[in-house]
Amino acid sequence: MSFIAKLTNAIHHNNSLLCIGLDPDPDKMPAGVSVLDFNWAIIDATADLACAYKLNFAFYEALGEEGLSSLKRTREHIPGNVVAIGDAKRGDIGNTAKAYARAIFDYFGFDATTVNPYLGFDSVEPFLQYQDRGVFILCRTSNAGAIDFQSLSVEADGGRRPLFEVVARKAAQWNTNGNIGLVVGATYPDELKAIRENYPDIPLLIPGIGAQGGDLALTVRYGVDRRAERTLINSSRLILYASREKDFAVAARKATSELRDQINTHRASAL
Ligand code: NUP
Repeated sequence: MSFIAKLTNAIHHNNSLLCIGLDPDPDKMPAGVSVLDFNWAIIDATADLACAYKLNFAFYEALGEEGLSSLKRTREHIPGNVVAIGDAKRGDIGNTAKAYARAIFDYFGFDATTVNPYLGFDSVEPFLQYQDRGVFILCRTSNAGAIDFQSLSVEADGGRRPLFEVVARKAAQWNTNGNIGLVVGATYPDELKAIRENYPDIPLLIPGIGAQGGDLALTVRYGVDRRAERTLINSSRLILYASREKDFAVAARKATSELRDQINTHRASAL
């Protein structure tokens, strides 16, 4: 099954554009709960409400061997009808990128990953060769520093445009297998709008609502495609740490349900 088909099925199955970011931070988790138990409880409490889970590798790598084992076992616990994204933001020369792709897709078994395009096509190609997996290219990131490089006006394809737009154009050209998506932050709604207008069919992974302050209504209105789909709106901290007590999973379910419903209300008016 193609990545787009898997994503579309997941969106339909749970009537959701919500991607839950599993970024476990022991300093914020309830005392005495392991990362694995925490993640499994969150997944069990929310798997009928999300279209995807996104596991940011940093939070697992920071915990050493146990973290890597939790990464693998958490991925294995994600039900097959929901998309599993390994947010690893890799980017290296082709030979090394091949090893990164093997790790993320073959060993960990993720349906999709995030890739940093700074090294160019040969650094992205090994990921694209996994034709049934999604490759989300960092285009316009949600952080303040995104302007340092991504806004620079550069000469490309016979005109001057911001670098993030060049990245989007290249991504569209590279998309011969139909498995590319773009990462665009919710904190830059004008840029999000421009990207969606220019690339009506490309899947967008949109982090930055909640803790980072992105506006949900604008994110949905500008982010979705013409069917109000092909969009993954990520939320991590808002859901994981809705309660820092023993009732964390119940609180996470409530936060997830509210957010999913808010997104769906905005989706309905975007159609
Ligand atoms: O541009 C990006 N912004 C961003 O926040 C690209 C990302 N992959 N992320 C990730 O999304 C970030 O590293 C974290 O895993 C998640 C946002 O988490 P939160 O702000 O909802 O807690």
